[in-house]
Amino acid sequence: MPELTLFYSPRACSLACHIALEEAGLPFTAKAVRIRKGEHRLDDYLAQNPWGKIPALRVDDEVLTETHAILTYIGETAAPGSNLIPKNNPLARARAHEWMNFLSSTVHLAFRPLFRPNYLISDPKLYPQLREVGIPNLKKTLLEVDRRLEGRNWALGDTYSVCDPYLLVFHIWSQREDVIEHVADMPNWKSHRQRIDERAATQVALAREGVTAENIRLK
Ligand SMILES: N[C@@H](CCC(=O)N[C@@H](CS)C(=O)NCC(=O)O)C(=O)O
Repeated sequence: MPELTLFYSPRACSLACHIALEEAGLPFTAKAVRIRKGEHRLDDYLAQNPWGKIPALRVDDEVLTETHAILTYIGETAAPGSNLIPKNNPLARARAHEWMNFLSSTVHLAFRPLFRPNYLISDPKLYPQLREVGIPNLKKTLLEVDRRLEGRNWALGDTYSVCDPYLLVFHIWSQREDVIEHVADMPNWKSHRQRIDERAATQVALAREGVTAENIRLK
């Protein structure tokens, strides 16, 4: 069994990998690299991951980056019965990658005009214009997630997979005080959130990250 170390920042997209590792029952060490404190830009972390982004998963002597890749690795490494990534059904497996790619590219980036406008434009005077385009796009993108969850317990239907904790990350972000006012009701995603909140693995990872009911709200 390889030695695993997850580098995470509380409530960042790394939370998906954190929960997935708990679900997989794989032994791992969790190391906090707090983005808010700029720790992802310090030499200690850059020595692990020169790209300086979170998450990263050290697997023995190698470092894997990208949430989609890390979740895939966790799903493929978990015990055979765990079904965290569908094994014998190519279409179901492709659906898992469809979700993860949609979440890592389209959904994650839809938050950028609100969370990181400085990554998109240099002049802060233009931020309102960026929000004018970005907010309706975020709302539309989140509603698309909600539409895709209709009639499903989990992202892939009846079976929990690594896609589900990834969905939780963006639901948490969507409930932030500065975002929630721009977001429509998302009843399917809200039920999904309630189901995932009840899982022991979610609770363990959230507690380790210091995320409490006070700092994440559910509309
Ligand atoms: N494509 C990467 C994105 C990673 C990423 O941007 N992570 C954020 C946290 S959610 C980060 O490291 N932000 C710090 C920064 O950009 O300085 C993935 O899906 O893992």
